Amino acid sequence: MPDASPQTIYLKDYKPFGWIIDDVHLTFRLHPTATRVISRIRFRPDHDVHDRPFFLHGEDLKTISIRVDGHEPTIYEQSGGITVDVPDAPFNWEAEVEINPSANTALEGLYMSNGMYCTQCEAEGFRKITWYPDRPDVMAKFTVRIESDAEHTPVMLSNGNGLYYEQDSTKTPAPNVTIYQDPWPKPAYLFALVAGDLVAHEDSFTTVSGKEVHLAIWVRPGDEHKCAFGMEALKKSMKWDEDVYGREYDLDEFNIVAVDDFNMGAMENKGLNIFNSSCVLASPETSTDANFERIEAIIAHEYFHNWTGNRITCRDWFQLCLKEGLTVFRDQQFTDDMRSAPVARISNVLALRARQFPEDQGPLSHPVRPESFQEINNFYTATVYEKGSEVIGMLKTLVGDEAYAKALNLYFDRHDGDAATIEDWLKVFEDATGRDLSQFKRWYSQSGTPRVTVREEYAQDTLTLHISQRTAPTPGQETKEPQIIPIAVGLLNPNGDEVQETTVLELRDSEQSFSFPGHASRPVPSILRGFSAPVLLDQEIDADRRAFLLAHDTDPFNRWESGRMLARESLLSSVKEGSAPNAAYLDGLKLVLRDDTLDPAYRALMLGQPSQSELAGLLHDAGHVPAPEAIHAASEALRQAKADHLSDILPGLYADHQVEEPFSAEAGPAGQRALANAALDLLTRLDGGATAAMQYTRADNMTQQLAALGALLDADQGQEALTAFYDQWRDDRLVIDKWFSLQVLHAKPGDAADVARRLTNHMDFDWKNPNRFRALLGALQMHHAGFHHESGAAYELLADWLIRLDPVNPQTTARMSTAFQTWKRYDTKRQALIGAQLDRISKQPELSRDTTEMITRIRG
Ligand code: 0A1
Ligand code: ZN
Repeated sequence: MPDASPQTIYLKDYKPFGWIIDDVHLTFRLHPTATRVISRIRFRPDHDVHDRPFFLHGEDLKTISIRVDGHEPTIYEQSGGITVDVPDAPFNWEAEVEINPSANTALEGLYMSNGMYCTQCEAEGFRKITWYPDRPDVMAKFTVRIESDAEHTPVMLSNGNGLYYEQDSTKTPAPNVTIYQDPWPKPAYLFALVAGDLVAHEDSFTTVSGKEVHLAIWVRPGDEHKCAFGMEALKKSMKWDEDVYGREYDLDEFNIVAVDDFNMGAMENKGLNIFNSSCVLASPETSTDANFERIEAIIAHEYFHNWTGNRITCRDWFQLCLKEGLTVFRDQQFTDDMRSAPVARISNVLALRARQFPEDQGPLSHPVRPESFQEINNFYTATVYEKGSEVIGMLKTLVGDEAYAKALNLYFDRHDGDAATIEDWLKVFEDATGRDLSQFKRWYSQSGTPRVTVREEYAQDTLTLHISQRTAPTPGQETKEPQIIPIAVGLLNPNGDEVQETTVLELRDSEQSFSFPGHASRPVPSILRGFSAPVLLDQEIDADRRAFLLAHDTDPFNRWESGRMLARESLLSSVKEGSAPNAAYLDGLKLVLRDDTLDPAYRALMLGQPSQSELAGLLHDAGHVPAPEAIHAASEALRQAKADHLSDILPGLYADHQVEEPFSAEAGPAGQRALANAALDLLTRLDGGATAAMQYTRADNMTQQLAALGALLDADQGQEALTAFYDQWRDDRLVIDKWFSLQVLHAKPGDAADVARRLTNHMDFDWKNPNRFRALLGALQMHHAGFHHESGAAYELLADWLIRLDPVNPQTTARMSTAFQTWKRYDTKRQALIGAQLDRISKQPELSRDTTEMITRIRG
């Protein structure tokens, strides 16, 4: 980012606030358009660092009054806040402000969603509620009083414990007043308030030390039947964090609220998690297995933040990965334990390659711990979250499980109550293990995806692996130092037996050699088992070797990866040379699919193939200009070839994996449905949609219904079912999101933009709702050949809507603009078309800071 920009904030400029807060008392007098917020705060000088003006953040606040020790102080307005003349001694702050939740369409601060009040304060939303040092290193105990009219807001919630629980509920201070007290100091970004006409799905959990916690999931009346799964996930998470990390819950109540209008997935506010309704509400009829799995993971993620994020928070926003990378790592461990670990690992790597790799290899590349930003909301990225988690996985691999557990205990003991840094985090590992982690730290400071190249040599009974690493320059980082890369390797003999079990090589230098002596016949190495590091692996191996590993590798990840690589190579040569699909791949795939000892979910993943967008990236890396229509044609041809080649086993695979028992979202039956539906996708290419039509009619769950509808659309047989689907689900907003997405995802490349444009005129296209906006325009970005159709119609349509959304909701606009991040991969004509749209967006008067930053970085 350009140094010249006045709004750029740098990690190196960090300075503490200068005052300490003992406690915060907030009173909210709720009103849809004129809410009053009264704050009473006790400040005292922090003598270690007491040398700077008293600055409080504030945005869009109408100040009614400000008093310091009862007197009106001198106030200096600054950009983003005020500086106030205060005594050089402890003082009482009192302020009253007015805010307008109904006018808040950006969904940051206090806003309204379907008549309900709710808040989103991470990262910097609290400053839209009242004057405050809105920075994560200022932690305080909050007491919150909420006043409202009982008719519209019978339920009012905030962080901590509701004081009314301590009294007879008939004797709350007044029928329309609720008081919450949070005994744990927290930064303002964890503040939350919810008020509205809500109903609860309630339960309880007894912690390991015998404390009973009241649990509730609050939803709009009518959604009560969609809470049971989330509640079970919550209880499993609470138990898991006790069992695996020794972390107990620390309040008397834990509340989750579902809201329809939310920019992200969910938020870990202390004791009051707020969820995008799509990430908590679930029922078999309306949610797919993928939805259930995601909900379980997000509930766990937010709950785990109670320790990694809330009890130990971040000193500043540059340290975001401290809480996010660790919490993603913990939620992935939880999913491994709840479901199949190999399937979960493959799914995580697929997501990493689909979202993080393009980010790290394009103009938006940034380190896991960025060093500067203009708008922090733009840094809730796949790099901070998913690569941040991979970095912790590598650390655990390098130090071992026991040392990891020791380091984590030390982390919790040493830093409970702190706003910590990555330096603190690494220091506990150094202290617990005696290891020097200075080289490892480069994973936090260097951006880009390292490329690891392996060359094999076999002589005198010894296999030697010559391994090198190189990371291409990324924006702002021309040269890269070698990183420490854990490479898990196993060896198989020519019969397919493992002759060297998994061992971890530590690649530290640019080039290093590792020898495996004592092998009378040349062994076959299986490299980067379990995807032990987030790198690109270059290995000169032929299709026969890949097929051998696909048949024999004892590491489930690498076995899947061998099939994936065969599919990848087959597709790339089909795009480049027009060659026919690779026979070794098709034969190997058939063998795996026939193997009933393999988990159906795993076999379903085997049936997948690299996305068109991934292929475009690979072609670009190899010095070619990707042609989206050719990639689309090759992908379709491979699907058809799979259908033809597997035609004798597909009907059996489909029939044998129908689940007869009543619906359960557990991994077992979900895996069966996944395999049956993957078979259905191919069968449809053979039977023109006959099986899909039958499945659609009989389906009693959304997984089956949606897969059948998608298959029917592929076979051009879906129009009637599409109408029936809409009529059936018109009142369920989460299902109608799927209806919007599906039509775009299954459109022909030349029609995708038109289909999307037509749907923007549909009466249900409520574009101010982020879920609906993403359902339609996000699907258009995901349709590679449709989005990159040579007409440029999709580019223009997306730009039109980004321009429209920006003044309403900058955060979602900026996030959706990442669709253009790969633009430099394509031909000059497409680059010109996208470039024109980027220009058009950037020329909008008063473009938000969020979108300006993103478009500037994307343009490069
Ligand atoms: N901390 C949340 C994600 C989150 C971040 C920002 C938000 O608004 C700008 C909302 C949620 C998590 O990791 O789940
Ligand atoms: Zn998180």
